[in-house]
Amino acid sequence: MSEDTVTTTGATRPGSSLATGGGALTTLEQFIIERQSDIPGSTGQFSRLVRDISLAAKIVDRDVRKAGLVDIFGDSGKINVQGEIQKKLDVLAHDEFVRALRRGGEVCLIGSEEHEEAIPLKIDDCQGKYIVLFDPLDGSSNVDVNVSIGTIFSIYKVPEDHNGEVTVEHALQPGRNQVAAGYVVYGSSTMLVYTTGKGVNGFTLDPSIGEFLLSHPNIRTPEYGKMYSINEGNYNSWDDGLKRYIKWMQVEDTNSTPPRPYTTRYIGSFVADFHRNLLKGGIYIYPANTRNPNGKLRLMYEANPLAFIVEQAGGCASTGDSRILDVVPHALHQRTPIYIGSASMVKMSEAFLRGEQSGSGENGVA
Ligand code: FDP
Repeated sequence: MSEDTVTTTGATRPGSSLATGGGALTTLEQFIIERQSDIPGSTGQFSRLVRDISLAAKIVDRDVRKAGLVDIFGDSGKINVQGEIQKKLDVLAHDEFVRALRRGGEVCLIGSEEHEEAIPLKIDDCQGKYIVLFDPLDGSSNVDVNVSIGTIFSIYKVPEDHNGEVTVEHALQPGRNQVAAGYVVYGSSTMLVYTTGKGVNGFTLDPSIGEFLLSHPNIRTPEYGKMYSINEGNYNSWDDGLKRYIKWMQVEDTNSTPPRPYTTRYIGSFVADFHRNLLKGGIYIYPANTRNPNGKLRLMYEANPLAFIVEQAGGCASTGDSRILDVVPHALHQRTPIYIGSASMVKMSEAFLRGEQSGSGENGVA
């Protein structure tokens, strides 16, 4: 077996990455089947569901790669429920995911960031036992300029005590109830990263064979990071604790762990910023501000799934004062402030927000 071989059980040698020749390759499908028992009471529906999601991701990937050649750049002429202009690719990605989930039959109800109402799927009187919430194309304001974008998904079980029709109320579960969550980043390569609550694994799409292959087994995020991702143009509308935290990260201190100043990296595409910080260490912040008093990102489509992933990778996700996964939702499209990434950075940001750190002492620590 070569140094970088990924085995069919998902086990890899240290430092391994995608096996490119000679060694065994693990496809996403094989991996899911082998890990099916991770989901209590699993009957194979979950495996089929992830397969459907990955198929939709491949179709969206194909469309994203063609954008610019065919007429799918630009606005669709519609406004979504968030009051934002929908891009043609937003609409297309939404349609592809709904189609794949409808065809699969494992899902009773869908919630999409691009659709105001929850979408019930009445297949065989709803034998499906899952609810899927997703953001079909996150960061879509970057579509026209070739910047990485993504899809985020979150999977819940239909509560066992439900009677009859599955409604939006059944979808309004706290993020800690998720049975799985993941994202696809359409970047320099296309990756699908997901968790079922037993660690985080990443798969890279090999376009030559049309398969997602295990490339990043058991992802762990660094406890300390150096990168912070925030739209600093909103500085004047932030709370004082946040302003002090950002300034603290800019103070030079070669003795701190890691040494400061830190580095700003902000793509403005949540999935892409999150993915980089997950692998390299860092924090992504979209706080409440005067324009967005509840923050900008959506709890159910963006914050919860990535919070589940980051916690499974050893990081943290907070609203600024409490754990994202414990927020009890009241609406499908509700927003939340978010501080997500390396555990030490999220904890430090919370200390600044609580006023326990002011950044005013020696080297900015106090
Ligand atoms: P977009 O509006 O392009 O869809 O949640 C949406 C999101 O992008 C995130 O992906 C991104 O991080 C954030 O909004 C960017 O918001 P700002 O332009 O306000 O920085």
